[in-house]
Amino acid sequence: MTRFISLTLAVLVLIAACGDDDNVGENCFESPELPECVEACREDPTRAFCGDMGIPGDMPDTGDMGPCGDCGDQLCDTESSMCVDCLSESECTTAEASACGSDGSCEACATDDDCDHDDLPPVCVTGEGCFECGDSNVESDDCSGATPVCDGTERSCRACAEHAECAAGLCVDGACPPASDIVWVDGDDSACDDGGTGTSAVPFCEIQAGLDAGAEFVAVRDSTTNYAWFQWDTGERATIVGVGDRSDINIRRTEAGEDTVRCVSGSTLSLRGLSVLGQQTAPTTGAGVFASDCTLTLTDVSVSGNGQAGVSATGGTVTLTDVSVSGNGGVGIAASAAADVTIRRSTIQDNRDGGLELESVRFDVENCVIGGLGTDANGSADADFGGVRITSPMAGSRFVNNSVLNNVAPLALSAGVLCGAPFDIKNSLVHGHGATNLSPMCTSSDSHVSGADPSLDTDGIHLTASSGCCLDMADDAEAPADDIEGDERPCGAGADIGADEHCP
Ligand SMILES: [Ca+2]
Ligand SMILES: [Ca+2]
Ligand SMILES: [Ca+2]
Repeated sequence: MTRFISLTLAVLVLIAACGDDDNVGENCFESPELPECVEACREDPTRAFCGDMGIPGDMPDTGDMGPCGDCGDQLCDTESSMCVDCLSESECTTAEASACGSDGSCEACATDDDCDHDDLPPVCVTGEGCFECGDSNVESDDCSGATPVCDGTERSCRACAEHAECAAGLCVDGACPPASDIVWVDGDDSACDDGGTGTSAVPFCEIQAGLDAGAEFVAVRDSTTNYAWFQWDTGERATIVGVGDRSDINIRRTEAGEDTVRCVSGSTLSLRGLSVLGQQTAPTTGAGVFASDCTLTLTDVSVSGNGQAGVSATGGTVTLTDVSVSGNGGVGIAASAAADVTIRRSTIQDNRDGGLELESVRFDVENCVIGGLGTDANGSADADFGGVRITSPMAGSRFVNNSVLNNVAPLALSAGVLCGAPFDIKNSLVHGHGATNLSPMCTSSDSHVSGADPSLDTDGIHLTASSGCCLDMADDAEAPADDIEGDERPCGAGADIGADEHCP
């Protein structure tokens, strides 16, 4: 600003001087440093008052630029009589060079203030430039909402990937909930107190206490002791997030005949990154996760060893992603009563009464493995079905890119996929169920159900280079964009049949 005022004054004085040429000589004997005197000396250095003023002799002279002469595209610094690139930051408009340096050239910022003009990105990385966010790979003031983390390499805001990237210690769906929306639970913390407020320092001991506190997010730390069963029935929304390895965050109910997790009465419940254990002594009753008129979301959850169903849903909306449902005494996943069911990238194995039962629901099941080798098979000698039973499917139902393998039931017709109404199995591998993998009501398209050996890997699930039945044989238009591991699909010439996409 100082330079700007100086320049303005100099111009005004020059304008005044131009209309008063006759007096130039008089004034200049007394004050030869005046701009008009400097200008006059530049025109004619031999004038008496010029003396040894030190006017740069090599400056071209057009008579209209003050003490610097003609600066061309540059500006005149009247204090130094030098031509410069900038007099203030307003001439420095790029992120790489947003500050006006002491030598009059635009240079990289030193502080955030140097970035606060011309709509430049707000954060200065000293000596490098202005960026969208700070230079460390953590939650940044400049990053928020769906992209709370500053990527130090990309210099841009992105979603969080780990809890440690969020200041409040919790990352959910790429966002960092504020501390005010989180209560903490830690069952083996000696300071835990269910009569407290669930702070990170003094957490609740049980999940139910966290739910009852009314916060949207219940963050559950690992515990050497199991967490007790709980119920969510307020009609509100709650998200329970395991912070730690899901195998170290276990919810278990040991009384026979009771459910471990219950969501009812129009409530919305999400579980992430934890395990739901049952009595571990089948058969008895009690589901792992019981949902009635609930909007239930399970992500990265293991449900095992429950007496009855692993997941039982009556009505409501159920979304399961990256879920493992195994070793339950009843059906692995049972949904009925017009529930809206989405199951992706999940494994359903070793469930005694069958793997997946879809009765009068709309469903979208893709990239799932149902069954497997040996004890991974679903069903038993007294099961009603082995792998999948579909009854009265509602409009819009899909069963795409799944692998149904080696399940057992007393009748061969019901061991693989048992359809109670006409239904088309798409892009799927159904194998290892004796002579009939599909019951007569099931049809199939772009699938492998013939009984010919699919040449699977020794794990009994993944395709190999020899799996001619299935490699690139699916309908690309119907195939999901990933496979059971989240790998990109298609790989190679086209999408593969089944839950796994094999890359050559
Ligand atoms: Ca703990
Ligand atoms: Ca392929
Ligand atoms: Ca794969």
